Amino acid sequence: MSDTVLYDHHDGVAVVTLNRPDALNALTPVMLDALGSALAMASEDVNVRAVLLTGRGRGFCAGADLAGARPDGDLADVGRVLRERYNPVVLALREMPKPVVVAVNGVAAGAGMSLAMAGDVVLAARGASFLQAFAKIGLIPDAGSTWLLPRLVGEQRARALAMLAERIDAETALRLGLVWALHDDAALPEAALVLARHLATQPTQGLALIKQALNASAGHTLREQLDLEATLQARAAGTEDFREGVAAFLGKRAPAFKGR
Ligand code: T3D
Repeated sequence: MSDTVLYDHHDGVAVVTLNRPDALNALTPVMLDALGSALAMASEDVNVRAVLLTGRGRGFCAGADLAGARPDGDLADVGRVLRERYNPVVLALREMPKPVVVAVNGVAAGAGMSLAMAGDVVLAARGASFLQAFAKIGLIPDAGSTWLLPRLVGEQRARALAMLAERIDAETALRLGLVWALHDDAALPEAALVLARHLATQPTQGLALIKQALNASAGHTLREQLDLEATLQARAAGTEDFREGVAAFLGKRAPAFKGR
């Protein structure tokens, strides 16, 4: 794997770190491939029960690397790059069968903001900021932003954020619902690890089924969603962790979930 993405695994948590700090972790094709490989590794490893995505340096991710962009480039290329490189990464985060914590350590711009929004539980440093940078350079929000943004913040706010392309601070992101919690900049890495480690001790299959249900809900009627809930709940109820959860409750003790 390229050193533009670092991968570390301990205590059931795969820590995936974007690592081009001098360019605020702007995404190159090599880096997107490395990110895809890291997420695939985390997904397949049964010993990984939570994923933590963050960035090195003062930025989380400044979106596509514009230094490598060709203003005269073939437009079809952009579509291909999105389909082949960005979209699989966004889907890998959303469909990861384990919880994904995102620690937004600095600015999240363009597709970098899309990556942040694709997480399950998003933490941010108080000094972080968010920017739908696309319109500033004549592009439309991509890498899932037109899907994720209105669902997280509502239609009116999504339109304003996308069209005005104003950089918002972490407090505003929290108020709008882009972020679950804020931490002081220096405290964020440890807080994110603690949260990811906690999630790694939880009923992993149940959490994966929660993701599956929530991912499906946007395209479902209530009737369809009720049916899906019944199907997925039957699966959750068949896990060892469900039996352990009930036994622990009745035994008035803490559960010891194994992710099975
Ligand atoms: O084909 C495809 O790939 C299509 C996909 C498109 C998806 C997209 O993400 S499009 C949107 C691309 N991203 C942007 O437009 C954001 C561009 N960056 C900025 O607007 C600003 O840098 C930030 C608001 C993110 C941060 O501002 P600030 O003042 O904190 O930092 P800075 O001084 O602008 O940047 C620091 C360095 O990072 C600087 O390099 P230098 O001068 O120190 O050598 C800057 O050039 C570099 N950098 C920041 N963003 C990018 C970048 N280098 C390459 N690509 C970037 N996106």
